[in-house]
Amino acid sequence: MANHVLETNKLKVLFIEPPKDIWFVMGEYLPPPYGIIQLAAYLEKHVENVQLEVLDCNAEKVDWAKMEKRIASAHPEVVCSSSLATCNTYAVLKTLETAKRIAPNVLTVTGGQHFTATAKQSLEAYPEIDVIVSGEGEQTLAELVRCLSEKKSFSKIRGIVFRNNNQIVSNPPRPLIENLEDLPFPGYHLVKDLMKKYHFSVMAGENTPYALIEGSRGCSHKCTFCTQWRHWQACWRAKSPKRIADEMKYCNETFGSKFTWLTDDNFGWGNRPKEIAEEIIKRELTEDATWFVQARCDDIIRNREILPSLRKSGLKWVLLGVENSSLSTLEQFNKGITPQDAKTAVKLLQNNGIFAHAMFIVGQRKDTHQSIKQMREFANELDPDLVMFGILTPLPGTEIYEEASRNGWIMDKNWSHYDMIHAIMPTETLSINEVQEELYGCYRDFYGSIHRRFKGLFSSNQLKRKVFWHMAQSGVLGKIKSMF
Ligand code: B12
Ligand code: SF4
Repeated sequence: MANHVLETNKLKVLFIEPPKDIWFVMGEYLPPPYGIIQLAAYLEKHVENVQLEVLDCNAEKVDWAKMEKRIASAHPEVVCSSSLATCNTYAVLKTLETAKRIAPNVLTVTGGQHFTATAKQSLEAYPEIDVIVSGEGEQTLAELVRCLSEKKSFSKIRGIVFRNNNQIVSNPPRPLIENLEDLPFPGYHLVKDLMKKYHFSVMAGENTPYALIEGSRGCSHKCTFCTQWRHWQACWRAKSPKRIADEMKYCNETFGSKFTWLTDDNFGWGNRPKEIAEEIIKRELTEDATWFVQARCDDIIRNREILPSLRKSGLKWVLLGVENSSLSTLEQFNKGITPQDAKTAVKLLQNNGIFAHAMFIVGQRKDTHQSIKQMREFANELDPDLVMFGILTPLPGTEIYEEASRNGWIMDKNWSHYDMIHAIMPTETLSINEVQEELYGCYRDFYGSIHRRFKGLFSSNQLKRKVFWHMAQSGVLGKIKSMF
């Protein structure tokens, strides 16, 4: 009875990962809701008198109607939801709106790149949001929950933008956490019954448990199309290689995770890749455990000697930000690499048995039919194991967004289209429809080639063979076209 009384006195915080469309260009997958379980794990460690629940609608197959019931039965006092990317904005809004309808007194909270960059305008436009946590979430959310439970005003909480007596109040920002290792291990125990469900079919297989691990935050580069460096205050902080390997082992041993996505945006700095490889090898994870990371081409080149050891540690797939074939476009993007770097990096990965996946961006302001044709030819010549093309998207928080807004280039304000598959802006010479057509052209050109399909479907590289069969069976190109 005493426990029951204590339990009912606790402040109830419900974290909701809303139903989201998958990014079908990458085939079928179900990711763990890393951002919110990380926040929940921090509250669990640092806030007393709080009762936490995590609802992952995607993994639990909870649709909007069922979500209403789940909210009603949870009786939350706080509902937190996260968008991950701008294209999920409406899913978060619908979640918070549902929460307000079911429990009118609930405090609704969101955060992340998109809502941080649009905090004031989002609060003005969407009455279903009460508080936006700007930037890093853990400490701010913990303080918010403490203040709510102690019935204190929010006026002193650094890092929030909130509604107060019909005014929108922007509090000063909060300094970043100094040492990321003060953060708890990822809160996978909060979704432990779902851990077997998380998977990334194309990368590791439908039955291979998949976990995300965060090795660092931020980036020391400043690409004009990217939200990451500004979101993390142009500051790069990292956990030690030892801690990263410990987290990997924890996921492998405790939850059977066999495929890890290291979320780092700036993987290749200093001696880190070498040390990360060594630490992972030392942990002797199960033999079939593999991992993935995104990397810059110049970082792969700088770490060329380390690639065998990274491969040995289980790194089997790298997504390279190649972005474009034109040096002047790369300069416009402030990317700091050359097209030759991409060629060298792809070869180095392939020679070391690491799957080379390249990402290109179409629709830079100066792009023409001719320049995009050159980029397609470059992609063909580069011949990575897999290519993804994305449309240059003015994501709020980027320099490109500011430039495009100033100049009136943005033709589409529907956030669900900000997925890098829909054209949002024309170029100087191409209409928005032409930019869209060019994206299809890129996929058609690269994957339409009978030679490339044949090579992929019957490749001696088992992973490449699997990926091409997956792409063929899931009809990725057809899906892109059918969207419009
Ligand atoms: C893993 C990943 C994926 C996985 C999915 C992961 C998942 N859980 O669903 C996959 C591959 C499927 C994916 C897909 C896409 N992704 Co992605 N992804 C990532 C990546 C690498 C890690 C995300 C993560 O877990 N980070 C760690 C957590 C802890 O950080 P966080 O989410 O920012 O949260 C912190 C704060 O922002 C804040 N916060 C965030 N939300 C909230 C909510 C509340 C209530 C509070 C209080 C605080 C808070 O607190 C957290 C802790 O401090 C990030 C880059 C990165 N390094 O973060 C890109 C990133 C999020 N992806 C991005 C994009 C664009 C996409 C795609 C559109 C495709 C693409 N072109 O890359 C699709 C969208 C898919 C979809 N429909 O959801 C962009 C988003 C930019 C934007 N503003 O839109 C990012 C930032 C990459 C980049 N460099 O630009 N992605
Ligand atoms: S695109 Fe990559 S390298 Fe450039 S700022 Fe973003 S995370 Fe850093």
